Amino acid sequence: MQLSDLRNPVLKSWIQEWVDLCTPDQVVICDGSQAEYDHCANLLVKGGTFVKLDSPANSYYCRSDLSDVARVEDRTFICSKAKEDAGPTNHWHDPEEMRGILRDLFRGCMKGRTMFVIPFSMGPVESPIAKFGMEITDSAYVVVNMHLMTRVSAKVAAKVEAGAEFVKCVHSVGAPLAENQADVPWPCAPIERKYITHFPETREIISFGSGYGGNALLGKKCFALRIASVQARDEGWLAEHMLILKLTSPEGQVKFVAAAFPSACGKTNLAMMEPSLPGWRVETVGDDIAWMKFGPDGRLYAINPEAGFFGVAPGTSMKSNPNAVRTLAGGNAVFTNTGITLDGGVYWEEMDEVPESCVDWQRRPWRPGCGRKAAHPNARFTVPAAQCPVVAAEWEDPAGVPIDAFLFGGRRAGVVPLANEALDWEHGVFLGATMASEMTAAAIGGAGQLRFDPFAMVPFCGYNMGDYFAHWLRLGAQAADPAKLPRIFYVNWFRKNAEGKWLWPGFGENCRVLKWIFDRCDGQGKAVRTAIGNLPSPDALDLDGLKLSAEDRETLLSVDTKGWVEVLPQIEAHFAKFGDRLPKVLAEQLDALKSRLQS
Ligand code: OXD
Ligand code: MN
Repeated sequence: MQLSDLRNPVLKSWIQEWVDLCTPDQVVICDGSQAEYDHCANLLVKGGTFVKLDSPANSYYCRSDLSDVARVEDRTFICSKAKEDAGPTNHWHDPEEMRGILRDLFRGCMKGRTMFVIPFSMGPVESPIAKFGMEITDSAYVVVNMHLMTRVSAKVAAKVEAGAEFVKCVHSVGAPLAENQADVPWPCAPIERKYITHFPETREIISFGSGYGGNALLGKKCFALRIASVQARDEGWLAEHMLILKLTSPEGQVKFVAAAFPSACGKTNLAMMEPSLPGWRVETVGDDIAWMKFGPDGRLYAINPEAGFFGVAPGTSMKSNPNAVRTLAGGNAVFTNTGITLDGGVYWEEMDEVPESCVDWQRRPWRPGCGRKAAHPNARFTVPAAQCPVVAAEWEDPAGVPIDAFLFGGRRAGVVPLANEALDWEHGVFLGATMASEMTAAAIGGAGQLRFDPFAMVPFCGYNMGDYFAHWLRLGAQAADPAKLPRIFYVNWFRKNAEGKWLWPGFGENCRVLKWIFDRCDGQGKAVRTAIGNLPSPDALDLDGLKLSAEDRETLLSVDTKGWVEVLPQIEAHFAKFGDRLPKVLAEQLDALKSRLQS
């Protein structure tokens, strides 16, 4: 399809405006076909961006520019009309001023390049929870990765042509080519010219200067979280930074769990976990994002808006995530910033087989013990979710899956117990709003200080987080049948003892906690009511076959009253940031916690 074939005047004039501003050499409207994928991958191979791997099959290796390896939160802006609507956790910029800055940056920025227009759906195209987007980009790497991470399809273009709503996404690597100028393998702009901008009121995303995942694959963090969180607020649903898993008991009973953890807390590992308890099964619906709407039966239904996994490669192994390893063995993957072996495979830290040598992500020779890492710590794989051997049968169900429980958590070496059930919805929202991890000694603030990341949404909430808390409270208060709301839990896999050793083995053993949660959702599973919530009673967790001393079990499952009292001022200071946008209910929850701890 060509630009001239388009009939919808809104779509056509939007694209034409960007063509006029960016002056690409040509415009291609994408159709999501395998031929298009292969064509773009071949272009990238010819241009030196991709190397075709020998293993796994149909896979490509890629190195980014050294400066373009991660999301750039300092260059990420929420451009709402009013600064207060972006809130204290976002970088705000005046929308009109930002449009001026972007107009100057985008003028002529696609010279010498092809403009691709990608019609994509977040979620199965026919799902009532799904939404459409159109991404304009000058990067074939983005086209290939969007094929893997979203549903790119001519069907979406046809729906948008017919008037369906869509989010306008525009992306450029910000590196125009002069006549006869040779391209580089990874074109991008320097950090001070990178802009990842969101216009929540008009549902637009404009991204300049970076080719890296979260900055450039605009369906993921920019649309499915920052813009979708605003749409969800306005339309009465939830767009969350959550994995979705299906949990099946040995008796064949099923529960669906959605879980929010900050980046790098093992979400992908939990979503694909191999349970250690006999007869239990975990299957994957999603590993990063959940969109949830109430169904006519009053239950909350979730879809995974993505079609692939964009996972952190280092640390992925048969021990940490065997099903991710198997997913990748199926091929059709893109590896960015890992090492590459001499026989055309990939390598990253903690991989099961260590090669004698490889070439690292910075093109330097690498050997085990050389003192450097072969892969960048944020090296990524992109791979279709359908290839996951434990993908749940329902993962593409347009109706979504009914959520029974929410899990929140962070990395807490002290104070926070292994598992805790919220006393009710409002207390659950309080738990989400106070999610935190300890900072390491290396971070400003120092060891022991908490870094709060409410609902793991701080980098991804497209509006004032105080209003976001209010939205969660409102959904609970307005639920047609409160008994059908998911139960809310807080877990902490990362508790350590005085010697700094992990108390809980994690990985497949986490299913012991999932089993207790499963039982609680059924109105069973014993718990003791404490000042901080309902904790598993001493005999409620199935610890059969696990080597855990009585002392460690006690530490994992008891309330550290002194520790909690000590963190109260930090929670107070965290809440104070939201000023009068903090819902009164949360201030009351904090007061109630204080008085429960004192009594
Ligand atoms: C991610 C993140 O890339 O949360 O998923 O940072
Ligand atoms: Mn994430």
